[in-house]
Amino acid sequence: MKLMGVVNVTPDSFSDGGLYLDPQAAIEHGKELAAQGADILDVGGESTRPGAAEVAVDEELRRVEPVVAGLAGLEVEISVDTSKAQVAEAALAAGATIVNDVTALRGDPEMAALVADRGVGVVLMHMAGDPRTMQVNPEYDDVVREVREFLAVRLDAAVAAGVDESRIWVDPGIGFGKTDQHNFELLRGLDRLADLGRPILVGTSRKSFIGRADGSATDDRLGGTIATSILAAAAGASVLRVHDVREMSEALKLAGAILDPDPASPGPALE
Ligand code: HH2
Repeated sequence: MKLMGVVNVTPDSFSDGGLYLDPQAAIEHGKELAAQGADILDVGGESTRPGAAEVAVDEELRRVEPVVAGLAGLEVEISVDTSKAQVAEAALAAGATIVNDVTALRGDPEMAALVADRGVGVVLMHMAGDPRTMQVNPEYDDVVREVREFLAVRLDAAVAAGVDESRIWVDPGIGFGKTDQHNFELLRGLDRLADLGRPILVGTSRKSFIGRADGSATDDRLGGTIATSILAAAAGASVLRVHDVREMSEALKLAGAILDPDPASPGPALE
């Protein structure tokens, strides 16, 4: 089980926008998340929340590169949350080893070749449409089947472009072009993604579907974040992308102790 801690260097991310726009503040936050138990720090310079404006490449570079450089050398991996190859290239040069691309290598024609050439990890995420339009009436016959098919196609495309299959993670893209019911169905049906044969990353942290279900405000969705993340882990997720690393790490220890009665063995669902 791996925890990916979110380091948003943006003015407009939905839950922590503006808090870590200063590179030094973002670096300090990343170090704190690492100390709290993050295995990976996910550094992003462009919000992908519904309706978010696109960020110019120069601005995204200016946000992301110094933060990746400032976090490189810690005992955690660094992923860069971008769909721009130029930003990914600079972040990889500064010490990142994973590209977290919410477009699953469809956003920039140079991205697949870059990931293949550098031999780095990549997260392929499902998104219906793009962040400006994705929440306009999303429709599926069977959301789990359709997300699975999309991920299978993107997995094949990545491998065909020369990406090492063993370095690919898949992600159903909770909240990206889905109604609340679609998000619940995906979390319930995660086991149907298992036969893709790749680790599954899930990001529910503080997302608005939690607020609609329990009435909580954006920066107060820890209960729903923990519930959804633990259920995702039990259903087969092996990487959880969260803002609240300390609390998630504590919750996972308890869930692991229950699901794995033999503490000496790593356990089936949570390792
Ligand atoms: N969710 C967000 C951003 N990046 N990447 C992956 N692989 N999976 C996710 O579910 C995911 C993601 C949205 O969360 P956040 O970064 O907190 O907000 P914003 O996009 O507004 O910066």
